[in-house]
Amino acid sequence: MAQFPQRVFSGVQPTGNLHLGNYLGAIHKFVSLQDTHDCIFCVVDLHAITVFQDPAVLKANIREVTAAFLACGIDPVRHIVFNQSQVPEHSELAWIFNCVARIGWLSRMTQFKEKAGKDKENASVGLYAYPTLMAADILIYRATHVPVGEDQKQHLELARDVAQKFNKDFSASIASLGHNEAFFPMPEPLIQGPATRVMSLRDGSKKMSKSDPSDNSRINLTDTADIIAQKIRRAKTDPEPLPSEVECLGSRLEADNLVSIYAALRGFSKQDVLNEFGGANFSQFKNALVEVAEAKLGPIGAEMKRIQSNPAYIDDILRKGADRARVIAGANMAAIKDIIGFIR
Ligand code: AQP
Repeated sequence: MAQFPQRVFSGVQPTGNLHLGNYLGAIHKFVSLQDTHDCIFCVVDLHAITVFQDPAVLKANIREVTAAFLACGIDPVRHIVFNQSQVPEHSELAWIFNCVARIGWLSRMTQFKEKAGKDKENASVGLYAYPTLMAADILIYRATHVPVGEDQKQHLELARDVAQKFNKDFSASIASLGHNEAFFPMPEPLIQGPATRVMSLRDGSKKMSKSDPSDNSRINLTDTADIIAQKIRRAKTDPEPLPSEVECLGSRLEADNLVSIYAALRGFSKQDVLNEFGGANFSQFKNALVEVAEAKLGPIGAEMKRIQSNPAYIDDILRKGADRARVIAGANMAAIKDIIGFIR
């Protein structure tokens, strides 16, 4: 297999209510990857419009996600931060990938089934084709590593299938243009640590989600210390004390979730947490969790508000990031057009 320079790409949708799941599953990991990889972090606004967004709210949400990136410690000078719609090559490659991906592949995507619900006929075509745009987001930069939460695993597998089929379908053209055996890398998902799927605080069988109608189901990155404490104290639990071994968390979904959150916030394993809290009751454990969550998220929320008070500063970062992203995307798009046989 051809060798590709290591490059990280990941995106977050500007659909409001950024929460602890987005932080622990994605943004927190982006921050540590900055020291080891070239990174591209994208506010994926084209994905957001797969369901209707109010234009003024969308604009505010694009700035909110950018502010979250910066407040969490992403450096837009060393790395690239931009919003997807400013780089048209994402949509251009997505169309090409619509012609590479098979309907059968897309029909198996569980996220579409969940989001479209019973009324599939009324879902947008964009919601159905979402994974081919996601494949284009990653592959237009020939990115090799993609930090995401567990829920995106299936979409990543589809991106790999698309890359593989393109490389195979066009292998002769790719070779004749001197690109070794493959043009696209097989992007690797980075789904690691104790909190790859943070669950709702009200129901341990449901993912913590922006669109959950109950605000108490999630901790938003902009929640105040009081609200964070209130939500954790009200989080659903069971009557048993915490066990001492991870295996004993088994079917105790809510307990498992709170232990995972605590572990991820402290940089511990779940067993480390149980070594400390095994035998403790939930009120004791929740006090410790409140303390850690406030200490970690309080400064992020405050910094987000400070950054959001200067929209021109945010827009300037996005514009400069898009200019840099376009250079890479444009060169790759030209090569892709040559491979396919388009005249340019
Ligand atoms: N609960 C979660 N636990 C861990 N990671 C999560 N992510 C999302 N929810 C969790 C990860 O956050 C990144 C950005 O997600 P997104 O904004 O692109 O889209 P999403 O997955 O649709 O977010 P939500 O909160 O789940 O929104 P709705 O309510 O619309 O379904 C991704 O890496 C994702 O894995």
